Amino acid sequence: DEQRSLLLELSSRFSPPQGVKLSYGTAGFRADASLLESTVYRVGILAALRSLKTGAVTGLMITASHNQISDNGVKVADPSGGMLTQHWEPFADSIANAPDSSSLVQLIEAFVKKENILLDGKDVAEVLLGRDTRPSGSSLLEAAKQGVASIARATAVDMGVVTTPQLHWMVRAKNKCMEASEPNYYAQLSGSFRCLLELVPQGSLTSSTDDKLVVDGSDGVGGEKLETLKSMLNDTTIEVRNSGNGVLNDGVGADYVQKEKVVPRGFDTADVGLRCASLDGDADRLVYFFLEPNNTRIQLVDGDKIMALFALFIQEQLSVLNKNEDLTVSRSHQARIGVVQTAYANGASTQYLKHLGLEVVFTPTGVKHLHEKAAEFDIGIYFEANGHGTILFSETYISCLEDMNNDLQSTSRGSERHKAASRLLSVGKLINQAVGDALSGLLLVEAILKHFGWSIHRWNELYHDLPSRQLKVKVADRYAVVTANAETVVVKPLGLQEVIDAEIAKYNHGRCFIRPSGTEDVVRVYAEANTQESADALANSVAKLVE
Ligand code: 16G
Ligand code: ZN
Repeated sequence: DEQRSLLLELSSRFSPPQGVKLSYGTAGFRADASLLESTVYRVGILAALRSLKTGAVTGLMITASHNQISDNGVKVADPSGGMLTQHWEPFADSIANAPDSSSLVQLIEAFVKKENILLDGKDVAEVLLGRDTRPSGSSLLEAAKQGVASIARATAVDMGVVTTPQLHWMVRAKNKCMEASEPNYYAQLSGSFRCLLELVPQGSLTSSTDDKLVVDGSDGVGGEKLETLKSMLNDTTIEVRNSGNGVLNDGVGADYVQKEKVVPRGFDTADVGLRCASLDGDADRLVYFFLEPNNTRIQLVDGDKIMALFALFIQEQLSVLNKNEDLTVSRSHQARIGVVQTAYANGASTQYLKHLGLEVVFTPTGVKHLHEKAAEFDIGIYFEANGHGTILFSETYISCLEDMNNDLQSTSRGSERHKAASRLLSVGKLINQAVGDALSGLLLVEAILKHFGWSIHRWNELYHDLPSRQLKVKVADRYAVVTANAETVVVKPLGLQEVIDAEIAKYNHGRCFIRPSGTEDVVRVYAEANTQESADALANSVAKLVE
């Protein structure tokens, strides 16, 4: 039939590389850009099929995030704006690895049948395409367009060079029948940020040096976009560096700063004491840091501490909102708030969150797992230590807040409770509900610091990180390591966990786990203890057990 010949014809233009096995992994396909044309083409097909299946818009993003500039990658945004549903990942793997056009078409036909997708029905499909600033992006974009065009009723809409979270935001907005262009994104962020600033308590303003923020844009798309956002905010206190003139991710960016804990390119002793932040290559991660005198290492304020700041602020607003409230009414208004971490969260941050009385839950590494868990709460906050995270508000709770806000508007306009409700509503608009977003996260951190009247140093004192060490170990087969309980326990090889436990027992505050990486061919080791020497020693001895 027509659909089959269309697929056969277009797919024959994109042959897969020989001898390379591709895997959708934690966050899409990633490889050297020269290997990816056929993969991106095929993911274009997948994104179109996903749109047909759901009757909603999907997204396709071309990026390799914090990886080196010669790499690239591709991932799909589901209609919710979140990650591709996990049960389609095996299909992604199988089509990416199909050796030729006819086997590809066979796989597609079998899948379409299994999923009950009507290729010759009346439904139409739409896929929003985005890419980061990598030079390989434009040719890969063409491959994605061809992939979408291989499904007869599908159209691709090129959103241009965007951050990963912008594309996810657009997909979500579009499916909620909201305006979904880039200017709409900026308008929503800047509007809600301004609302939060107007609600900053009198007398909270910090000293003028604390007012300046210097941002490392990783020489990627985020730096460029932050310049635009900044001009819309009329903000003169944000200075953007590494906004695209240097080499992407080369000695710069959130991943580098968080892993190496050294001063990124473009920063020097003149910046000592200033509040600094770093975005990653596609602007879905954010960390803060500051320089100290005579030290090439930085003080890192990581995703865990951003989470602590957000949790504290939200909790404060909730307690004001629930104060003096008629108990019979308040039952329905009491938000169930939860925080979601992975095993990489510093033990001190978990202690701190529990101390605040919050419910802390753990999931395996990877945004898809954290996001799914956080969505179970009225307000779910998730963060990975590496700086990826956001705050999710349930639809029910948002409409409950809107009702409360309207009531308070007429009964006690301008009261503390009214302000608390307005602040929470603004947070829900500012913070990206689709996926972690460095730009919206940064504006929320800035607004909260102003609210509390805090410097980055005061914020950093919320708790003290336990010393930790991360190592990677090359092994013959990393998938021989199988974990459970959010990656905290090794279940295979048998007996390995017992030996690790025996090592851990030798250290004060010792904690250690291993897991196969989802993005590199290694097993990762994480260790924590009360001194740096102990953390190092624990990591090293466990790494030996893995080798
Ligand atoms: C990916 C994940 C990130 C995770 C990292 C772990 C997304 C969008 N990104 O970058 O969340 O922390 O992988 O890498 O899910 P690893 O498995 O190599 O340790
Ligand atoms: Zn990223």
